[in-house]
Amino acid sequence: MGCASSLPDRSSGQLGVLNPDSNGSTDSKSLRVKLVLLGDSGVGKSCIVLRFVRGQFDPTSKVTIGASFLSQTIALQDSTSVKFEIWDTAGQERYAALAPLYYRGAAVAVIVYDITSPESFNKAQYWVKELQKHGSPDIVLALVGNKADLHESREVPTQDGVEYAEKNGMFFIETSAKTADNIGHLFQEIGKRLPRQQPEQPSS
Ligand SMILES: Nc1nc2c(ncn2[C@@H]2O[C@H](COP(=O)(O)OP(=O)(O)O)[C@@H](O)[C@H]2O)c(=O)[nH]1
Ligand SMILES: [Mg+2]
Repeated sequence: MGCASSLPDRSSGQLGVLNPDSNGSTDSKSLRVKLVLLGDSGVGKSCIVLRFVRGQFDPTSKVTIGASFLSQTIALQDSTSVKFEIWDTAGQERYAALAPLYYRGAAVAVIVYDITSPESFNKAQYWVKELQKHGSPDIVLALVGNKADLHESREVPTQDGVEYAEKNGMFFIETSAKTADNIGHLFQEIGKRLPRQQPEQPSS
């Protein structure tokens, strides 16, 4: 077994974040994927990205990323590395006509709602339908119930998310960008579900 396949076993599926400067020569597979986040304004999309990419939560900052994107690379347990190029929607959830520009070519769509807001859960279902109709045919869809730390104000039962996701063949998870709960797990699970037929070959 090569060195690349013997990553340290981080307990409970923790995120393995690779040093972006150290991927010069490796025999492990590597994937690069475009990931978009969709969902109502205020559900925590930008906070999820910030938590994932920088390990931070800043309740005061306006962190929506505009035209550019952030990226983060993770290692999966089978030693595949996945570089996520993350497109956060800059509030164009209010301008649905612009959304196709964002999700075009996306390998992954993360559709987020707020567990304290049934309205946002309805909006999430709208996005799922939109992506099923107009997204790439092999797109990986993840449904995320965020703000799981606000369990005292919960209005969307976990079971509703589970059932909707099951019916639509999606991965489902509840997260908290605030406490970091399940954020790493979300991206690990997405990584596992990516199609593997076209790994990037290092030029040799
Ligand atoms: N309690 C709690 N608040 C959150 C969480 N994620 C985001 N927020 C708050 O929700 C608000 C909207 O977050 P933001 O990421 O800007 O939402 P976006 O419009 O979907 O990008 C901010 O005030 C955040 O502080 C979370 O997991 N828990
Ligand atoms: Mg935002």
